[in-house]
Amino acid sequence: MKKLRIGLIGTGFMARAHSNAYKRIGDFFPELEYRPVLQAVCSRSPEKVKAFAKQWEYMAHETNWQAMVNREDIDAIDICAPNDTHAEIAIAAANAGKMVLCEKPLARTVAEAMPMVEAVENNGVKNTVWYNYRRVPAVTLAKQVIDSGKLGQIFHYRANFLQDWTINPNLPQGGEALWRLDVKAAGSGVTGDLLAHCIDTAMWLNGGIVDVSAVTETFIKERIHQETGKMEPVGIDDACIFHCHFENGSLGLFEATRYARGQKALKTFEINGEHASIRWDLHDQNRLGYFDHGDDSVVRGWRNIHVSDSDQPYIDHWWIPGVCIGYEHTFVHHAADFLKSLETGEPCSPTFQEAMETQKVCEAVLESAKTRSWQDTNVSWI
Ligand code: SOE
Repeated sequence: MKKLRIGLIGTGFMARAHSNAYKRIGDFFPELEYRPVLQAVCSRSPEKVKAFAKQWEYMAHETNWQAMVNREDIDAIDICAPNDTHAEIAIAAANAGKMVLCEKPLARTVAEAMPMVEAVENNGVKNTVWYNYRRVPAVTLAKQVIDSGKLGQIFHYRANFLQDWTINPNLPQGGEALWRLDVKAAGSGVTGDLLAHCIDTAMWLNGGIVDVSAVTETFIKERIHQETGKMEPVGIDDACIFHCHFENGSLGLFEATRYARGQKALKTFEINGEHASIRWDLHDQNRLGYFDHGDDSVVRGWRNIHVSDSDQPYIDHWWIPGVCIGYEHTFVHHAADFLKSLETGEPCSPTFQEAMETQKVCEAVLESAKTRSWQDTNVSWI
């Protein structure tokens, strides 16, 4: 059994999701040649990192990311720290010859993402970005259905990511847990945080986005900053809507917000083709909606496919057909695919290069909203 010694940076929500994935792989993907080893975890707070290491059974802990990146007993650096740290850590890790797994979005801007791509490519190190929703079995199945050509020509792609957790004006910005509200740390609001997921899924399923026209809104203009204690302007987009053209000629419509009262993490897509349509939502993630116009009229209608059978994507690694898996499994699937890519030598998609294409769309969306104009994305999607 070969080992992949992981150096995890961060101790928040995503650090837990990734750690859980590494711990589950050996039990559920026993055929893989590689096993992750929880070698070391790193965070600035000595108390937090010690407690995290103990809880998740990391063998060592660090409080300085440079020290972590330079450890000789680490093969792969996994970045789960806020967005403003991704570039510096990823570039240093790649230059130290480490593989790099990075939480989404890759960076705050395209300018920041470009040297990250160069660093992993020039150093020839494996890399991937955790756009985990591709690996929901129903979403992977959607990709298979679309690639089989069953939908025919695609006309429409519609996607949402709706939340409601920042409606309270007293919620501060910045600092731990709330860095997503601080533009300096996050780069943007819902565009980089939520629409980036939708864009990654969309381009994977439906090809490149050519140009965009967007509107954004910041509903709460000022919030106390946790680090300064002062009321400061809010620089992030609280909500964003954009429409676009895809390379294949279809039209796209996207919306993300943190102000949709009652919606907690409603990520959705619907694709309408010439012969068939497909739809999915995260609140009912094991089901895939499918409508085929070619069905006999007596049974024609939306099918509600419970994606839980052993010949459907990833399911044979889990329980018996019909019982469900959930959110955490998407990270296990991604980590398993990463380990598999070490065996095959293939890239583990989305790579830094692909994630940079998503970044280009995000940037074009923000620019379009700012300038009230259509923007080309300059995406090259393979
Ligand atoms: C934001 O609330 C968030 O945690 C995102 O940062 C994640 O990427 C998304 O999957 C769930 O929502």
